[in-house]
Parts: sequence; structure tokens; C-alpha cells
Amino acid sequence: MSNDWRKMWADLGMDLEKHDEFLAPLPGIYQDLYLSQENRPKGMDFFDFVVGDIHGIRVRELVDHKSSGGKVVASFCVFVPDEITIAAEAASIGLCAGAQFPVPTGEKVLPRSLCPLIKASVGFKMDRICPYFQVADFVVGETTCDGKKKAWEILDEFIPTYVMELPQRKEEPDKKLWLEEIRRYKEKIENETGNEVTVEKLADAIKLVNRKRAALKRLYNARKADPAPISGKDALLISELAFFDDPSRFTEKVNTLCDELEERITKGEGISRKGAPRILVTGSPQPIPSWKLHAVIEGSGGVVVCEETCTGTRYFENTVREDGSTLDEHLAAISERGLGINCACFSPNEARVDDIIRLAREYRVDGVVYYNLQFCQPYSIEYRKVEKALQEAGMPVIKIESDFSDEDTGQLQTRLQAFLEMIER
Ligand code: BJ8
Repeated sequence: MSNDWRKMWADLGMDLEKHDEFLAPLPGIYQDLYLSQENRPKGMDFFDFVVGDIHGIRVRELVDHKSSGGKVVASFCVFVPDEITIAAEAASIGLCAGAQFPVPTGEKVLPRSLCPLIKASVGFKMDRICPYFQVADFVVGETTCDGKKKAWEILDEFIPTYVMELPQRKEEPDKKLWLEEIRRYKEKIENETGNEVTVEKLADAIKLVNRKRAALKRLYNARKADPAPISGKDALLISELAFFDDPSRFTEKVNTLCDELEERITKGEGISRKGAPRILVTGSPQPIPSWKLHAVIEGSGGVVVCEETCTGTRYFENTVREDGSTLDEHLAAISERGLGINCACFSPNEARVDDIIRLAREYRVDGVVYYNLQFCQPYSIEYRKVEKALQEAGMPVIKIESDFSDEDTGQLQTRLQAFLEMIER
């Protein structure tokens, strides 16, 4: 990486030595898991470039944005409305972490028996090895699972943390509460930036973010083909990068890739062999760089064709209605979109079970891998209902509980190979 970045990182108050240690294995891992894939779409070049310079150019853009008076807002959940952040002329980045490296640091202030995503996210800030965290003016948390909502109290000791109150149900009083929270966030961001969220700016931001979601939907639609024109690993990577790249550029690059994928489909070309066991992954999110599960499935002869996760369909399936003409109507549409997301933090959450069955059919999958981050209770508890529904639908399912370390890779290989053999028969 360029020396210019080192100066930028130092200016951001990063721990350069620790940062070097953290990034050192990334090129090797990326080569093994990504660059070594055969017959990859050419359109992946851009995303390879982004990963190759993961803490460089995009961070520079955000630093420049701040130098010209802009704000950078970081969040950890798909409920936080990017549209409002963007309408206030602030940059929005998603900071969920999927690396093992900062987990031990997170464990200094959080219980060990807590979801690794939370421990890694807090650990990244404490270790000062994430330039996105360093460049952020404040973070927006939410009251989803208990682990997250209590962790924001701790994170606030290291960076100002604003919390949105997410209801736990989807009844009328809950809808009112969420709409109020959306309004409250609009006021917060206006105060932070000094910029008014006008009806025009909000309408533009809604369209911008919807276009990004539409591009991702197009990408996922391409994955319905057999053979799949792109690996699950690559598609997951793109979903992960959606959280922090510039939205217009990201949309353009995904659409360019989709042109190529659609051409591949017409020619019957794919990344996997036709008839390879097709897998739907569902459950906890897989933030960058948690690639282990996909690597094991695809290294064992399967192909992941869809993720019913927040680094998958839950990120893009619901769009915000664009037909509003007043600020109130736009805010109501943003609020409706949020409550259309079927996160396991809601109770009841039958609609997620329906989503999984629907997606399993749409993507013509042969089996479902239920991915549960260790100690993630909402998804773990919800497994029972999902398993029952899938069994009734005659769809094989396996539950995998894991974290971001490599310690269980061998065990995962054994279990997933057996599962793939079983569903291929
Ligand atoms: S909308 S899934 S991004 S809360 S942190 S619930 S893994 S124990 S992330 Fe999430 Fe929003 Fe829901 Fe999606 Fe479990 Fe860990 Fe909690 Fe997690």
C-alpha cells in the first residue's frame, strides 16, 4: 500500500503497527479464496481492486469529504436509513465487522459469551485499526438484539454513539414508534451536519439508494441460473462492499458486471458445473471478511446461489416507495421499508420463514445452510421454526454455528461435505 496512505492513517490516529499486523495475511487469503477461482467474470476486477486497496482510496474520499465540511456517519444495521444520511449530504458507511483479529480486544470490555460480530466491531474501534471507524464523526446503533443494544453503551466511551429505538413487533403502535425514530434521526443528522433534509434532497437520496438495491437484485436474479454465472463467494463479497463504497459508483459497477453475467447465462456458461448442489445460506450476517462458510461450501463442490441475510436479500429486497411528494410521505415510506425487513429480532417473525421457503424455490436450491454466529440468540432460537417449515417443504437443512476464526474449518468441511453428498444423491 502507498506511503500516502500511511500518512493518512497516522493522521486518523490509527495504530500503524497493529494495522500492519492485521492486514498482512489478507493478500494471501484473498489470493487463495478469490483470485485463484477459474473462469471468474471480468467485472470482478473492480471489486478485486477495492479489496486490494480496502483501506486506501475510499478512505481518502471520506477524508476529503470531511475536509470540505462534510460528515461521515457509520452504522451497523440495515434499519438505519441511509437515505436520510445522504439527503443531509453526509457519507454513510456500514461498519459491521467480520474478522477475528479484534475479537480479543473486544473481549476486554464485553463478555466472551457474546456474538463475535459485536466483539469485533467494538474491538476494531479500540484497536484503532479500522480507518472507516477513525474517519467517522459518530455512529448510529439500534436496539435490535440485546447484545448490540447494550454494546452501544460501551462503544459510546470510544466514539459518540447515537441509538435508534427499533420496535420488537410490527403492530400499529410499533409502526408509529419507528416513524417517530425516523423523524428523530432526521433532526439529529440535520443538527450534526447543519444541512436541512429537504423534500428534493430526500427524493433524490431515495432514488439513489433504490438504484443500488435494484442493481443487487439484478445480480441475485442472475444467480438463479444453472450453472450459476458467478460464485457465491464473489456475490457475497459484492454485498459486503455495498455497505461502504460510494453508492453511484457501486451501482454502476454492479450493473456492468450484471451485463456480463446475463451474457454468460445466454451462452450457458457458469462458474460451477451444471447440476452442482445449489445452496441457500440463511441466518446471521457475514460482514467482510467472513468468507469461511462460502469457501467451505464451494470448496466442497456446492455453489451458494442466495443469502437470506443482511449481507444478502435483506439488504436489498425491500425498496422505499418513490411516489411521495412531501417530506412526511418520504419519511413514512422510509419507515415502511424498515419494518418490511424480517430480522430475527422481531417477535413474531413468521414472514422470515415464508421468505426462506420462497427464496429456496425461486433460486431452485437443493439445500439450506442455516448460519448462526456463535451466541446469536435471535437466529439460533428462530432455527426451530425454520427447520420445521423446511422439513415440511421437503427441503434439506443443516445448522452451522461458527465464529470468525479458522479453528473450526476442518469440522465445517466434514459436516458440509456430508450434507452436500446427501443432497446430491
Ligand atoms: S437487521 S440481522 S443487521 S440486527 S449482532 S442479531 S448476529 S447477536 S446483526 Fe443484524 Fe440489523 Fe437484524 Fe440485520 Fe445476532 Fe450478533 Fe445480534 Fe446480529
